[in-house]
Amino acid sequence: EISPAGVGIKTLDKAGVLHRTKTVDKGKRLRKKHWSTSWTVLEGGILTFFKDSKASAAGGLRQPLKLSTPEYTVDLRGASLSWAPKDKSSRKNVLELRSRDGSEYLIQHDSEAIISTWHKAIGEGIQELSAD
Ligand code: I3P
Repeated sequence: EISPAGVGIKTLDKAGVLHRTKTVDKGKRLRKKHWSTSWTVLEGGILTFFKDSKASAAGGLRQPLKLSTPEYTVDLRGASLSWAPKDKSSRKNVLELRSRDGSEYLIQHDSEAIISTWHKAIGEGIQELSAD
């Protein structure tokens, strides 16, 4: 994006607090499912899940990003996103994200409205990258 001053600026697509768990690591299914609540940022075609922390859970949009450490970064290029089949989780509103390198993540929020905005934003991120 080009600002009025003509300077290229990085666009933050979306940020917020989500529940997430990694289920497959580069093709290898992980034995134990461990849900974490984390600050999550979608920016420049990359989805970053920050480390689980109370600050992350409580911080909402005010969370100072520089105080968090990324735990997983998912390159959306070649990724796919769908609603998780019921057998993947007992939770409601669960999205399944598969990365091109064969890792899988479940992403969940109790609010259908909030998870729907993430569905849209991540889906659009994937679409934009496939158009390059
Ligand atoms: C798991 C934990 C997860 C649950 C998972 C359980 O137990 O309760 O939250 O996933 O269900 O196995 P534990 O903590 O003992 O590992 P969901 O919340 O997504 O249902 P699963 O085995 O059906 O994946």
